[in-house]
Amino acid sequence: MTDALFTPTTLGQIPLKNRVVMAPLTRNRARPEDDTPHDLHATYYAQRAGAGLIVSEGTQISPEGKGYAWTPGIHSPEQVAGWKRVTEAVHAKGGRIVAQLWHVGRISHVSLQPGGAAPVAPSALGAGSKTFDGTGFVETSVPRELTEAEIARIVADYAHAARCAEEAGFDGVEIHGANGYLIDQFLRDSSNHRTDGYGGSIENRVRFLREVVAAVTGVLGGGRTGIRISPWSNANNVGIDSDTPALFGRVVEVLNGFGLAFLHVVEGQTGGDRNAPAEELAKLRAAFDGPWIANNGYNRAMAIAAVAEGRADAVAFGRPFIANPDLVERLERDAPLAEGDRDTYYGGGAAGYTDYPTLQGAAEGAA
Ligand code: 8OZ
Repeated sequence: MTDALFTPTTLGQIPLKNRVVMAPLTRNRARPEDDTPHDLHATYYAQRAGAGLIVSEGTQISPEGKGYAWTPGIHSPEQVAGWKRVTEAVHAKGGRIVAQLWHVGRISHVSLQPGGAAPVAPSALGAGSKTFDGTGFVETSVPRELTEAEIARIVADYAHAARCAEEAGFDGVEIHGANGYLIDQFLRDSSNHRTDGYGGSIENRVRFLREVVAAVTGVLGGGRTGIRISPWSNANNVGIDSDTPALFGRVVEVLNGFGLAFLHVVEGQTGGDRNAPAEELAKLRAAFDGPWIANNGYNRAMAIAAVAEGRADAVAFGRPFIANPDLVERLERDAPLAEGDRDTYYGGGAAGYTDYPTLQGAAEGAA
């Protein structure tokens, strides 16, 4: 019998040929002069079109939303044209791809910001974390606090990016609400010390997320909009909220109002410990009324079990997709997985990006 992991499903309006999702992976290979993806990206993503769904690497919704050197944007005509080549290449291989809409908030450096300005955040609290500025790792700059008018402008930037994603031919978008970036910075009481309608109570801290989701679904509809959260992660030095179950319980209730294509949940420390409390996780899953994508350190057996037992509708794999372009086929055949080279995770060209062979390619190469 075929494991349910390898059978089709539908997330909102997005049909998937299997339930293995390629998680968003920052690879820092956009064209430096205009943050545009190019043919190399089209090749890379098309090689991985065997996934039921690809979530693109984080793509900044505006120049201000950028926090690392060489990450792609989804706000200019050149970027739309670049992404169009990517989506066409993925679709030609029978794959599906959504754009991850990203605003880093305070996880940036003045050298990466328009006019060398301070990055923006709900409150003027530095993360004390590192980012990559194109020469090396530098401490993130202390942000300045957003005004309410600027918050409204950023919400409009999300809508603009959603229109750009649609124009570029994406099957939908994933809003990046995880890992200590802007939306997560608004959610948590560790990084949001505001005293206006966007801070203080849980209801107020969830307001920005609600406005972003409303703006994006206003463009694409709920059926083509998903979101990723990481309730238990302190990625990018974001402090754990003082009441994670209450905060993220409310987040899920709010999301239920939008009929989203999926909720994508990092279980524990992003890329690290799977330390999400089982009971809290199960509660969130039960409270959400749409499709659920599970993520973080899943292996074949765990993914098969999670889908078979109904704990997830799909499972996202991140790092395994770097060195295994044909990951789904390998999982299906229970074939060995290749290890990626960490030195080429971030930045560079084709090496460590588009030169990992498929099983078949490796066999032919050895013959
Ligand atoms: C690794 C390096 C840079 C950015 C995330 C977008 O953590 C990222 C990211 C990951 O979500």
